[in-house]
Order: sequence, then C-alpha cells, then structure tokens
Amino acid sequence: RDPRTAWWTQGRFGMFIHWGLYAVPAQGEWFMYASRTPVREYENLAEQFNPTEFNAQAWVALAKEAGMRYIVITAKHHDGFAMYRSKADAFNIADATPFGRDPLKELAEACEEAGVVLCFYYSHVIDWHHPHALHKEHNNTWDYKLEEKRFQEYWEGKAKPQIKELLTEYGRVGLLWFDTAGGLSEEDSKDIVRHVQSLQPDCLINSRVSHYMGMGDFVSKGDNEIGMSGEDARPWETPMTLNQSWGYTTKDQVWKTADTLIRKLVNVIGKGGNLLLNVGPTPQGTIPELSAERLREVGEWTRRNAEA
Ligand code: JFZ
Repeated sequence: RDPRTAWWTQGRFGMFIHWGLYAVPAQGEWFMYASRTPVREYENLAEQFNPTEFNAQAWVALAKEAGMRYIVITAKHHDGFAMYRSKADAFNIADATPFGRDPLKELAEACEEAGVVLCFYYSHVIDWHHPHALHKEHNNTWDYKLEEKRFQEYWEGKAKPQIKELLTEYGRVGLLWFDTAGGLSEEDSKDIVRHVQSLQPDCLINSRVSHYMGMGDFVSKGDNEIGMSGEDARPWETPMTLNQSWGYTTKDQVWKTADTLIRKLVNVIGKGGNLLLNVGPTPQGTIPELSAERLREVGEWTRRNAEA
C-alpha cells in the first residue's frame, strides 16, 4: 500500500465543509443550477456575502473536539466562486465581497497550529460561471451556448491555474477532493493528476478526479454509501451529510441523531473506511448549532470509549 496515504487511513475521520456563495440564498450548493440564475444576477449575491462571524480557529477546534484529523473545504464548488484570494479569477471571496478576507489562508494557519491536515475540494469540471467549462450533463445553458465552448480555455485559464494557487500558497495540502468528472477525457484526467503531483507530490487525489477506472489514491464512495473491507486495493471513504444536504439550507431539517452518527462512524471505520462528515456553514460564517452539537456528541462518545 502507498505510504503517502498512511496519514489519511490512520486519520479515519475528517470534516467536510461545503461553504460558498450559495450559503446566501440558503437552498444548497446546487441553487444556481436548480434556479437557472443568470451569471450576472448570481454575481450580485457576492455584495451580500459578508461572513464576519467566521473564525477559523473555532472551526478547527470543533473538528478536533469531534475527533477529526483533517478538513476538506470547498475551495470552489460548481458555481465557480472561489473561497480564497485567486489571481486567476476575480470571482472570489476576497475580491468580490465586502468581507475581503481569505478564509482558506486563515484556515491554513489555524490547521497548522492545531495539527489538523487541511485539504481542498475543487470542482474541476463543472463550473457554471466560466463560459468555457464543459460537463457531460450539468452545464450553464441559460447563459452560454454548448457549441461555443472551448474547454481548453477553461482548463488552462482557470482550473489548472487555481489548482496551482491552492497547492503553492497554502502550505501543505493533504489531499485534493475532485468531483463530478463526467465528460473529462482520459488525457485531461491524466493531465490534472500530473499537474497536482508536479506541485505537491504527497498531495492525495480522490477517485472522483476521473471516470476512467482506477485513477486517484483513494476511493470516494457515493454519498452516504458505506463500502466493504477488501473490495478495492485502494483505501476508501464515505462522504456523509448530517442532514440531507451539503451546502447550507434553511429548508432541509431532517437531521441524523448523534446516536446514528456514532453508529455510522463505527460502522465505516470498522469496515476499514474513512468517514468524511459534512457541515454547511451559514452566510454569517458559523457552523450551524444543530451540526456543531452533533459533532461534539460524537467526540464525547469517542473520548469516553477510548480507554478500554
Ligand atoms: C457531488 C456534488 O454535486 C454535490 O454538490 C456535493 O459536493 C457532493 C459531495 O458531490 O454530488 C455527488 C457526486 C457523486 C455521487 C453523489 C453525489 N455519487 O457517486 O453517488
């Protein structure tokens, strides 16, 4: 087994954070697509995004209290909005909002201090903001025409430069969590893996980087899907929600109980997998209390049962 994955398999439990401009309308991270909101209108949401209650240390402290050893945060989700200061694209939290700060920089510092491994989610194929991003199914067809797409302009002009920024300006990045690769060619899939490895050779890549078989250092199962030990040569994880959504939403209030979460954690870890448990922070920059209290209970259970 690849020694590069040791920290991750031994870490077992991580915090997934879906946080972006979509927190403002508060209907989940697919809001722009579901509502077919035009790019210009969606950009206006940035003026209202001012998460002044964001406190990187508090988030990292909560992760630690829950027993999590790493954090995977959405650096850019499908809406194309970068949650850090990006020179490659001005549609980002530092340049387009009154907030003006770089939360990923602050998280990188807080993680370093606390000994938590910081990792980034990056939507490398779906991007509803960029005119040339092209996915197999889920494109912004209300602003852009499919036949006018020149994918390489997006790939070389935004995706790869932003991945480079993430891997050169935030210290060690434990892993890059790619997603929804539908339509990405085998050549471009290999290109992105080489790109990451040339910048940070030890940075892990998940299997959702490509639909071509066997790519990536570990397997991300389907959402909330629990794998079985030994079914793949590679280590695997279950990405899981606390309610039924990833991004912040006021609509979904179907929450897993702390008791259920503890059983899921034990079940996944017992089968040899990792659990990546999600929170969806608010537009004010806080982790919803219903989420935080569940995570604290999970941590409490683990500590109570650590000495046997
Ligand atoms: C994707 C995203 O579209 C979604 O917004 C979220 O970020 C989630 C973690 O990942 O959605 C998926 C991708 C793959 C599966 C399910 C949802 N799958 O393989 O079951």
